[in-house]
Amino acid sequence: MSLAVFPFKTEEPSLVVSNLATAAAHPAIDEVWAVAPEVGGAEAAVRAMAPEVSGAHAKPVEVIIQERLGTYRSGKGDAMNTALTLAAEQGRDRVHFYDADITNFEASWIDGAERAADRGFGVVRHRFPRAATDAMITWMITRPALARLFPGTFLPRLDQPLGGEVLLTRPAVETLAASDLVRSRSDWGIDTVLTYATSVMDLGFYEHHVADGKRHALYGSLDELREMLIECLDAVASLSGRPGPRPGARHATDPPAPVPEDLKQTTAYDVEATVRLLDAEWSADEIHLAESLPPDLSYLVLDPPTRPRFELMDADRWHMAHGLLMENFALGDPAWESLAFRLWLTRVLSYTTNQARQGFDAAMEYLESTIRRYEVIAAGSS
Ligand code: GDX
Ligand code: MN
Repeated sequence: MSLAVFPFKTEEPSLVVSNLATAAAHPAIDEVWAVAPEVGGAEAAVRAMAPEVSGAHAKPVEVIIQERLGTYRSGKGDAMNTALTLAAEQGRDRVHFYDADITNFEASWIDGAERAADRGFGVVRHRFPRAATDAMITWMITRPALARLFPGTFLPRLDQPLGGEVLLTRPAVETLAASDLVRSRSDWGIDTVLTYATSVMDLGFYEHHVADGKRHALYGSLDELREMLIECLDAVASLSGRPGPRPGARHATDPPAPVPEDLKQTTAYDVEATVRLLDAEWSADEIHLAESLPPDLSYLVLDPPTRPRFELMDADRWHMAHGLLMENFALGDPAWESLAFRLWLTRVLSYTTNQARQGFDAAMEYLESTIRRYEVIAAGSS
């Protein structure tokens, strides 16, 4: 039997509870945990409603407060690691994780993951189509980094290396609970290190496709993603020098399916508000850092008003900028954090105002082709 875990923080309690109930209603699930950062607020509301869900399905539905386990900012990573530790102690056979803010969560997600585990895959990740301007950390930071570090393996080809929706079987849970890399990563970097750590376990790795997409809270300006950006950048850079999955390691994925029309039309963030972020003040330290970039890049980010601000940040210039960030980025250093954010905004806006306007299919093909190219470059230089 399987356990389902939902980290939650500020979501509408009724949405969280409805997801807990969907999991509790599933015949493969025998217990459900909701993991909150602290007592009060959404936690109190969910805790008040949990007994009803538990009673309706005759299964334990627990609200757990996350422990301080990691060494980075205390966030989603502490929540996932708290659940992993408890699940390992209890010898759980299978553990599902789902974000609590999903609005189209249903039994078929659990079915798909369970089916792959029944076929002997030790790790299952859910994958799903996303709007062409969504997933900008995945497309511009994480997949390029995996292409650089692990070319020719399945890691750069994973659709959602940052997704929080995953099924782990017992050997995976036990290995993760004992991993310092994973346990220390208490912030948004958790998904990156979890994806990496599970990819090298050689337990069989399956991607289950959710054709309808993952519907969840979208963003205003990309400022809302700043913290996630710098933490995910730091996490993936920390994988440098580590071995990748064994060549020929077992990996399989569901076939592609048609993408819902409304998703193809969605703009995932507020472009105007995001352009204005480039007007943010520069600190002296940040100017100093930017001036040390190769001229091709400093020209783009240092900003007399007559200069192009983002149009020229194409895939090649981004490859250069991304490489510099991978080598030099320092989490906690305000100048590096600000410069990384600015460079990333420049890249995202360039793509959004060019390729993303050419329609969903062309945009996806363009993004995939950039990852393949980064992989070819990396394979050639190693
Ligand atoms: N307990 C706990 N503690 N839960 C948290 C915390 C925390 O400090 N921070 C976030 N969460 C929960 C949150 O309530 C939600 O259920 C889930 O974690 C994801 O957070 P959300 O704000 O919805 O993140 P977002 O922007 O949707 O990102 C998710 O998808 C990204 C992706 O697919 O690319 C999230 O799973 C990211 O880790 C992932 O990179
Ligand atoms: Mn979300």
